[in-house]
Amino acid sequence: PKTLKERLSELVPEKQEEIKKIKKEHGAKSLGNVTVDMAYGGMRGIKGLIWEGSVLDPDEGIEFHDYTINECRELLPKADDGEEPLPEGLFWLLVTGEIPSKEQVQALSAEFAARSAIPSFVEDLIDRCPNTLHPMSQFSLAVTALQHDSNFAKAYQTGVNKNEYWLYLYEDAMDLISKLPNVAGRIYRNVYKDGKVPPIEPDRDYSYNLAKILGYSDNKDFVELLRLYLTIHSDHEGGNVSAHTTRLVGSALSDPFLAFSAALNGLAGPLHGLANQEVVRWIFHMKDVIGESPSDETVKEYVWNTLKSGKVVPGYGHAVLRKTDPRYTAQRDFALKHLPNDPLFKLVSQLYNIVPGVLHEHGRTKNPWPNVDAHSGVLLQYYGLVEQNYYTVLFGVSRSLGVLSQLIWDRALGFPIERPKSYSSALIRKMFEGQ
Ligand code: FCX
Repeated sequence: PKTLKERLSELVPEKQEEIKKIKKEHGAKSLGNVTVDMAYGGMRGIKGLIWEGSVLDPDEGIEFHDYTINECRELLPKADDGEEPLPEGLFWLLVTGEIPSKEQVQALSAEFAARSAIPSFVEDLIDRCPNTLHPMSQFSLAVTALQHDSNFAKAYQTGVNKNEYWLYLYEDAMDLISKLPNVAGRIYRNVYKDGKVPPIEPDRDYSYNLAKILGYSDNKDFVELLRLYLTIHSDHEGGNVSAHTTRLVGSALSDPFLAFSAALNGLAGPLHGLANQEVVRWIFHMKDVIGESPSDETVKEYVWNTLKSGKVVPGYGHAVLRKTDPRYTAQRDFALKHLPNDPLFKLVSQLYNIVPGVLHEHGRTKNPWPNVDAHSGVLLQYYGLVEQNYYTVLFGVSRSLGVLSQLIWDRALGFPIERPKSYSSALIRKMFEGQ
């Protein structure tokens, strides 16, 4: 079977032709209107990006090249001992639009393992971080430092032809994804354990190896959870903060390490990826305040108190989604199968029954339903990975698969430096008040 790079080399010229044709035939057509409200409102609803790997439907949720999460769970190759999809296969799908064979996925697992070593100065850098530095900050620092060995940055310096950018981009993307378990695992071991990092096993899959470095690979179900987790957190179309940041920074021809570390800094915000940490913190606080098995009425009151004190209910709401996030549902399925009687899962389920009603009554949020972050923490807690400040790091490992697959295409398709036009409020007034 073909390797990913071989298949990609066939697809790149085809796609370049396709885009040329689209631009020729439809280039002058409008994607919609931009209003003053949109410009003030975080560009919500402006259709101004092309993102090939996934599209988010407000009602159906994310589709990776037309495959829903359920279809991915069914169709993507599995480990011999597992039922959840291997994220390596999802990466293949994101890059090519095609479901890979099991052999192709195994080859990717082997390649990720083979490229996984990180330079000793990056190990030292991580080791020197104080345990009080948030794991996401350590993560971003380390990814920036990996820039030292960027193929793309070196090739640019030697004056490579821009038609060949994507080849170097591809090598960097593969290196970066491969090295993340060693980076993320080292941070975890340093901050929460004894600092000893076990070696990657060259013949095991990516999720097993990440679980091993974290110290949880003896539990088959945890490895399965990671396979699911890394698959569903990978990509959520192009406008979310981490995806758009990768695109934006990469468009200046900053290499993938610089672009992805910038994305991690965005993912570390509480309205984005840090919400998975915040959800667990908020539920624990709820338990402290109203007890382990509260009545629906007291839960409702707790949710109202959060809203009345001017805070968001973490894990609920979304800028694009208007129904329950299928990533939430996939994790709920997993919980129903593996931990149906877990007390924390029961609380999460109770919140699922109560929060949407309260948010609806509150009347501000456009989407009262839970997103991916409302459910991920409880699963990790169950298997003993209880350090919630670490959770966004796992989100970041997964997000690399989506944003880097697109970054390869950004360079293969020659997308230009991003530079939308901005106006000042004074100019808006001048334009519409005619002074
Ligand atoms: N709790 C309380 N208020 C909420 C809310 C929530 N969960 N979600 C939205 N709102 C509020 C907004 O703060 C806004 O208030 P304002 O009018 O006073 O400014 C109003 O409702 C309208 O916002 P809305 O258009 O519905 O949502 P946005 O697109 O502006 O924001 C996020 C989307 C996701 C940022 C928002 O729903 C939120 O803050 N949720 C909680 C944090 C969270 O779970 N983030 C993770 C999202 C995601 F899945 C991820 O990136 O990981």
